[in-house]
Amino acid sequence: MTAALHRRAGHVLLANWRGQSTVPAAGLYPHQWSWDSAFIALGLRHLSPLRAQRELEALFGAQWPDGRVPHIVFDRIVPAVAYFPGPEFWRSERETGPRHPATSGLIQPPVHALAAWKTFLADPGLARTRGFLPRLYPRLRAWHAYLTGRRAFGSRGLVSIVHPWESGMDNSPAWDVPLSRVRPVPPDRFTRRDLGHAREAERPTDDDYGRYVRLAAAYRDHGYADELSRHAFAVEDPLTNALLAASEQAMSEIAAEVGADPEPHAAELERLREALVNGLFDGGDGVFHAHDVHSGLPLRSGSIAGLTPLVVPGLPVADAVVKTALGDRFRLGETGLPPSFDLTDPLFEAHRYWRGAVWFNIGWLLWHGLRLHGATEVAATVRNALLTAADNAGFREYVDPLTGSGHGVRDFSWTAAVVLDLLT
Ligand code: 2M8
Repeated sequence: MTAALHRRAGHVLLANWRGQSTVPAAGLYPHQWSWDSAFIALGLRHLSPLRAQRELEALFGAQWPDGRVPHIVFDRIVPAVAYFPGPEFWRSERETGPRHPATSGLIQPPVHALAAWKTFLADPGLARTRGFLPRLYPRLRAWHAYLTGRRAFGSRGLVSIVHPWESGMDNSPAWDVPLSRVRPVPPDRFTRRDLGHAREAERPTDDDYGRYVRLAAAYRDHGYADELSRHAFAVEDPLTNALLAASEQAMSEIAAEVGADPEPHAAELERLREALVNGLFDGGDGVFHAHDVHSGLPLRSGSIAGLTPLVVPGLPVADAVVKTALGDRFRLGETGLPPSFDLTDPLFEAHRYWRGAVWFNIGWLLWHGLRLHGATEVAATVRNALLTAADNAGFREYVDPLTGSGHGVRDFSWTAAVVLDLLT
């Protein structure tokens, strides 16, 4: 299976390459997405280190002057009707000028420095010849500075997200409470394009979309200003903060490679790790919970995001988190397939997007984090389960955690990328 699976995964990534970067999937997602590109680079580096470098360079080429890395970079040759909300909704040119690539104004989880460092390691000679890291390092620094400078709304030293799309886990039940305060835009005021490519029962609802549109339009209409009072939704998310911490570890390595001082990055990792544990860890539940900045309350939920701080080196509560992963709620030791939401919770839905289905990028993060903390046996179970599920289901976007049946679109790029990395 290994050689054939490797070949097929490679074909998926080659077919989804658009000359400068890779689309998450033809049809449903016809542009470049921020955290998709980071995961794609992790896999693509085994096929073409050059393309993996270019993938990240294309994304950072669309970075805003304020340092934010936009969650979507639009391909101008793709017709406007192909994706909603497209460039005409976001109007990024008002902020970045007309010569800049058209983008969204939101962000996604900061896994990029980790991907950049691993991409470098795939072919250091090529990377040095091209000046890959010397060019990327200042951009990565500006990106992290945007997050810790402009998005540190609370006094707890953590980064906030201001829209469910920023979490990457769009319709996770973790966001139900803060979203209930947002009045949905009526569905006849926008046209969803996703339903032309995927089953309605497996996507967010019209009410979810109505709320997404309301929040995004408000951010846009205030010139994408990062003032807490302007945001109806402001949440300190464990995944975003954990990936930032893990990325600071990668930044230490990158800094040493480019002749900069690694020390500030090591200090930042330490600071974020402490803020995460003090601010978001719930010892009773054995998981991290998001924190609602407006209400000042934890958003207690069974989101798999609560296990992802395992990617943080030196996490002092790693044993407790591994125990939770192996328990009834996630059953990682048995199935090896991480559900995106607690299997025992009434809100769990096996096929509806981020409300329960298994996603391969999260599987990769947990595999990586488990190995980092010495849980090598569980990590191996996760690895084997992800490979089998991707193989059986045709590189689907997500799978059922209980049966492994495939859902969402086929030939999904980060599924193929994760397979390539796990096989190598
Ligand atoms: C999904 O999100 C987009 C909006 O950003 C969508 O539903 O149209 C999420 O799964 C997100 O995590 C992912 O990056 C994106 C592209 O794969 O699709």
